[in-house]
Amino acid sequence: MDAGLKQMNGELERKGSLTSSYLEEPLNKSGVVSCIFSLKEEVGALVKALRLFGEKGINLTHIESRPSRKNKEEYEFFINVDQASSKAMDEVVDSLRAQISGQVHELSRNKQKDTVPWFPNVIQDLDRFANQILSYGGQIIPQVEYTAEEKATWGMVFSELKTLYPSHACREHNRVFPLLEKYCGYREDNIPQLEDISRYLQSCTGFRLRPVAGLLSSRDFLAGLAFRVFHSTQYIRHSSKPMYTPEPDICHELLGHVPLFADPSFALFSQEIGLASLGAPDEFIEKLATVYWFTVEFGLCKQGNEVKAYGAGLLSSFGELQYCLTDKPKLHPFEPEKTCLQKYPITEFQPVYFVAESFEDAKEKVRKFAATIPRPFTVHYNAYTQSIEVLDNT
Ligand code: HBI
Ligand code: NLE
Ligand code: FE
Repeated sequence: MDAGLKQMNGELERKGSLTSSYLEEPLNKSGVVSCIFSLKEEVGALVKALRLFGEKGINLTHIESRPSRKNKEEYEFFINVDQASSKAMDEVVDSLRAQISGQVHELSRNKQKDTVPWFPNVIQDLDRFANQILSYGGQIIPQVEYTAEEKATWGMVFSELKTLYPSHACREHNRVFPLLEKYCGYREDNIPQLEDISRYLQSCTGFRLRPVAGLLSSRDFLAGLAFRVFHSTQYIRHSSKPMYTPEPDICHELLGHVPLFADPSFALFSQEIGLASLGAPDEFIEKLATVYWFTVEFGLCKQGNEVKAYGAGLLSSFGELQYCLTDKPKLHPFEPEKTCLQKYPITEFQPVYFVAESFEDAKEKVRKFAATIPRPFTVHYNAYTQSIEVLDNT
């Protein structure tokens, strides 16, 4: 294919995937998307068969042929059709059956129910979320000049949190934090740049940051984690709300999330939530997003005889970090099957937290939970090619 054409196809596909909200194929009213029929090899047989579609006004969007394995004299044709009415498609299938020598199989009647939502297969596919990403071509993350007021907000959040971390943060966070001060410019008087941190994280665990203009859908956001890509905001909270803000901002990403993405065990835990989300049905995405919320965002964890915070939403809010270890909130053990059903507020301190035994234990539990996702395939991440290997289970 010539490069220009390839690019154009890419464009079309991209638009398609956005407008059809990730369904693999545009669905027609009858629910029949594709069928296979076989024809005896003879002059004009295919024309005759295809004419039936034309006569009913059915548009073919794809056709492939292969020699039949069952019958040497036959060829099989696989076709996709576009927007046929149920009646027209039934009629075509009936006349095919009546007029052709071979067989007809409808492959996907009522396909809607079991259509697998689109998901990224290679790391470059994450560019399909590009409408949400600040003019970012995939190489160097643009530097941001912060104003004096913004720097002052960062300085206050940074210094307040730093006094709480030794007593409130989990040991993994406390181990990495000094390294970020040493290598990434984490200082009270400096807002570190995403590019520097992204490089550092890649050297620790292969995690990388991508700038994003605001919230992504849960599906897109979780899919990034499958590739060890974390979509990060670059703006900062309003100076009037230093101790708690409901939305992610640069303080939340850099002080809350980044330290733990440098920890190998936690990095794998996060990636596994991402892998579990790929191609999962919407209901399941919601459950996984809730599991994500009560672990990566607001998780507490046993360490020795104590409970510590490892959730980024806690580690970036000096208001909630203090509150979460008082006796005000309710604590439950982390069990994904129950945790995934818990309702939660997003604009105030959490009334309920879940306590993990350890990252390893949480990972094991999430793995078991992920195995209950109704998916007709399993996924495996190939780090060499940065792509998802899909193993068909059907
Ligand atoms: N999008 N940019 C961005 N940052 C987040 O932290 C984020 C998101 N979308 C969804 C999300 N977090 C989670 O709360 C879950 O829905 C996965
Ligand atoms: N409440 C957190 C903070 O103030 O840093 C942000 C949470 C983002 C989910
Ligand atoms: Fe977050």
